[in-house]
Amino acid sequence: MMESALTARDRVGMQDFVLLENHTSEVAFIENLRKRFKENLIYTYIGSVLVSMNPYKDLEIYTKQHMDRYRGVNFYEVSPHIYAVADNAYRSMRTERRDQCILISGESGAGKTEASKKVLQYYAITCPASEHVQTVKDRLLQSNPVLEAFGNAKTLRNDNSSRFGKYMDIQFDFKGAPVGGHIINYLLEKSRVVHQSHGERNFHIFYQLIEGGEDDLLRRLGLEKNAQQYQYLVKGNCPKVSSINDRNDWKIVRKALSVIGFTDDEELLNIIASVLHLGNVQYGGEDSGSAYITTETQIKYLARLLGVDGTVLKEALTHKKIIAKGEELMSPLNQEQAASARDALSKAIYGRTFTWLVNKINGSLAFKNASVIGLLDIYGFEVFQNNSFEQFCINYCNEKLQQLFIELTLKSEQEEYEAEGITWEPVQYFNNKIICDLVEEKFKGIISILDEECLRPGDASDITFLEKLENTVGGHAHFLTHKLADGKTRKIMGREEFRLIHYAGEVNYNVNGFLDKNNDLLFRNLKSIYLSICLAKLMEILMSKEPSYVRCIKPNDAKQAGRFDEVLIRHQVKYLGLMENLRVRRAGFAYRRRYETFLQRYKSLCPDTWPNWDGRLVDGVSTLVKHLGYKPEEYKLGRTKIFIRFPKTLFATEDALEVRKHSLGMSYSQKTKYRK
Ligand code: AOV
Ligand code: MG
Repeated sequence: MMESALTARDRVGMQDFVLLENHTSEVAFIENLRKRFKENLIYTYIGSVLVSMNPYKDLEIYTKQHMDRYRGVNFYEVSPHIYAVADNAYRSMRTERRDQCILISGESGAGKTEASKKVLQYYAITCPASEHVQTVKDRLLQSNPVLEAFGNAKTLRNDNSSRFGKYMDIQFDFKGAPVGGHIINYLLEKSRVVHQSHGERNFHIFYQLIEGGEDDLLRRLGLEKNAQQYQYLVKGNCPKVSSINDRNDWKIVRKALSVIGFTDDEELLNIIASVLHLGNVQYGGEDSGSAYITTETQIKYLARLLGVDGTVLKEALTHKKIIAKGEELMSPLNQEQAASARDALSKAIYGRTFTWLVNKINGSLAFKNASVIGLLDIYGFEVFQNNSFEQFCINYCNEKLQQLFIELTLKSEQEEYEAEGITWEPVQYFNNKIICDLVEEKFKGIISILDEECLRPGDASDITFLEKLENTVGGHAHFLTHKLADGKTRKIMGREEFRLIHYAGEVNYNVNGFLDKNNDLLFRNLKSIYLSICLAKLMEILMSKEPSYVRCIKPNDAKQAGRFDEVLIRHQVKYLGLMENLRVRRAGFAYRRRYETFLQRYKSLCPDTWPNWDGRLVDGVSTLVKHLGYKPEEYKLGRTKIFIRFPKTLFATEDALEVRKHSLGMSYSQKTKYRK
């Protein structure tokens, strides 16, 4: 039986939130998401922003046929899809000759990395190719399994969690063929190399090597085929994960390495094995307290794999260099210090190897003078039980990305109204600039205060830093400590914590270690990387491009298909600023279409425009809507587009079209396609 337009709308919800009757209602928003999720319709628009729900199951929507359906087609003519975003960016790059970027955000496990892979696959399969281009396409695609093996790990929230941020440029030549690429990596979580929380794992590559490595290879590396033997792999008590096949992945990664051009990956594997051996280096303590190494076998393997002298290595693992009275001396470490020196070395080796790997991939993809589409997949806002300097940096970066999102969506909205000659009414919205300023403002922002405290001679400590924060930014609406204004104590907060009220939620940061980490060369490096993301580089890269947005939502914490956890989803809708985004988009007009698209779709509803309209497009649209009885306050005609204020006007037109098509004997399927 034929389903009426109304019931179809009722069942599958709106493909664009902008068309929701009650657009200010969060309940209606969530209900629309729920309806669509139930029907496996994981994608929905807010204007041109794509909202994506993680289905946690394989859907048959990523085939070559699906790709073909989205090629060169207008955004609104087919159901919402990540391919539509990819195709739209591609066409804008080609027709407007402007670099593009696709910004993918959402919390851990929401589907950012999967979305970025779908975009890459779309270009690899649909863009024109020659022999050279095919090689580049293969390399672009194969860079993923390699980077994921070395940079992803099983966490409590995601079995394949990216533990680094990634910005990737895909470069296209004048014919629109992908001819190169460039990857920038941000802040690899190196601490995972030496420690994992319960239920989490180290980076995938270690397990892949142990599980999948051929006997000869493991023998050469001095490794046993048992992850339990390695201290760095047992901390989380989680050697196997049901969704991961390490042995199979090992084959995939080896093949990918060869496609990328690692004709010989011996060196790389030596280093991975060395890290495992380093983790098994154990110490004993002399009566004097100095540490000595009790595990000679590890030293033997390490010396061979790293190509260093065993004695020198042993000294490096038990001593530190100090300068006393202008002379360099080796001072012995105690057991605890030696163990942390060992771990620091492991982290540094792994971190450098990762950077080297990215450089090597970049070398194999290098190309100049191209148009680019950038893909940003950075790890999301993080809140743990205990949050430190690292979370402070990550969350600040997310705060900046959110600011960019707000500024750019508003800006483009404004620009569109201006370009179309339509009066723009400013909208009230929450601008998180106030929080960014709190962190970064010169002289009185948190970073400045921290730097100042690090440079101050004398009794500076984490606690004096906190006191200084209280004195300087204590009254700020987004900053709290345990001290209340009336001298009483706020019980829910520790004495060593400060709380930031981020756009995405409240986070308590423990100041313990802030000064050291800020001073530490490794961390200084970390901070400068973060500052380079947030103050100049990444923001500059993004600002210079035309952005598209994909906002990913995680439906539940159990990684299960079909489960819609309303509380969790509502929280994400809130902190991703989706209601705000919708409000801005709806502030003026719910719906806008180019004249030719509008006329093409609805021309059969008016005898003057059917079957064809010969005059100016704007006149055709004007004749059509007058015939349909649109009132002057319901719409406006811009330079190239019609703007319709209320969804109900459009729905009435859609329903009229339904009746008309039915009377003309057209099949219903053509219309449902449009509706989903
Ligand atoms: P993330 O990148 O957003 O988290 P992923 O993209 O790794 O999240 O997605 C997590 C898991 O969800 C994947 O491994 C898939 O099993 C599943 N998934 C995501 N998107 C889809 C999809 N479109 N279709 C089917 N399954 C999907 V993190 O890197 O942790 O922030 O740090
Ligand atoms: Mg990811």
